[in-house]
Amino acid sequence: MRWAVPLTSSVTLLLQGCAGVQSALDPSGDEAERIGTLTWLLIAFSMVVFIAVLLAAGVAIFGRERWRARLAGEKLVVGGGLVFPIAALTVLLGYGFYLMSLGSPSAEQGGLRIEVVGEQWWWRVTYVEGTGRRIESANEIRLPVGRPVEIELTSADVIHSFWVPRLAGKLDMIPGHKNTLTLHPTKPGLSRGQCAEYCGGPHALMSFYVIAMPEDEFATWLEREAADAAPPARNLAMGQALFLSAGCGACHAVRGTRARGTIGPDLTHVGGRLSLAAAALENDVSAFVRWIRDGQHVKPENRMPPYEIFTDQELRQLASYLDQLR
Ligand code: HEC
Ligand SMILES: [Cu+2]
Repeated sequence: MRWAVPLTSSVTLLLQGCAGVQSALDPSGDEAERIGTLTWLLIAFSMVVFIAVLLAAGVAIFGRERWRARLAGEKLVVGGGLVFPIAALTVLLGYGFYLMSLGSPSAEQGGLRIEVVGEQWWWRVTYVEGTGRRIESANEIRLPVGRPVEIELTSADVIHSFWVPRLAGKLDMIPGHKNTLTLHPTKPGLSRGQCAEYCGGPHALMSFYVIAMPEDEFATWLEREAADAAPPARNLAMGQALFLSAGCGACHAVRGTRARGTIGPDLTHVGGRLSLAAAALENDVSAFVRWIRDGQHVKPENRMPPYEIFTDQELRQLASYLDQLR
């Protein structure tokens, strides 16, 4: 059959959207589960109505005289065209409001809070502990499973929107205003988020990963994230020297060195993240090389100037230094 291949491949392609790290149909948090329930209910209900309408249309076109007369009767028109939609939509709307009003258990007072600032075109992430200790990171969020965490959203420039479909609905990040999202991951695993409000230039390349992990693993990870960068091994000292002398530290911080910049992402543990430059690249030595040399090709218009000053060997040294910052 000539159409079998295109049909199956397009269906497969469509179904790809149903699973995976960025699918609202594959929830891994309380809020997204409720949105998922409502979505499936609405889809199922509209399918039933759609089939009923198709059957009625079939009868109207091909049915016997007697059936068609019944279909045209006033009772069915008023009942099916007015009473049923009003009743059904009211019930569905009510249920939708009910689901959305349930809310998730709010984060405990004095618990962990995560501040996320949208910047053109990356995410500044700060973990704020109950004690007031602030731990800087970027472009990736880790969450403990089974405990609600408050995410405080704002923007440093234009309006962005924070959306992790597997965890919750989207929420705007507005300059000068704080919006709070309470996330409640229900199982460990990887999710992907995306800026969902056009914010200029490489907006489409402003993504991030969320890693939900068991409470004890999370605590261990957070301690490591809080620590300064360890001094590099002897063979990587050259990379560090290049980093410090090329002026990278004017924009980036590597805690434990004299790089204290705050314009760009904190790089103290950049090698331990899953991706680079807000999920524009994977994270390995060659990705660091590409980013430093060809960043403007990888992510056009991003705010980091291109560096064409380094030799291949220097790029390699710099990249190896960054890669071991874990
Ligand atoms: C003028 C400020 C500026 C300077 C100087 C600068 N950067 Fe950046 N850098 C940025 C910004 C802004 C970003 C975020 C880009 C984006 O993702 O949109 C970035 C991103 C990065 C990233 C990805 C970080 C992440 O969280 O994934 C790396 C790695 C990096 N820079 C390395 C360097 C190195 C190495 C140098 C020096 C050779 C350097 N940068 C110099 C501003 C700067
Ligand atoms: Cu955006």
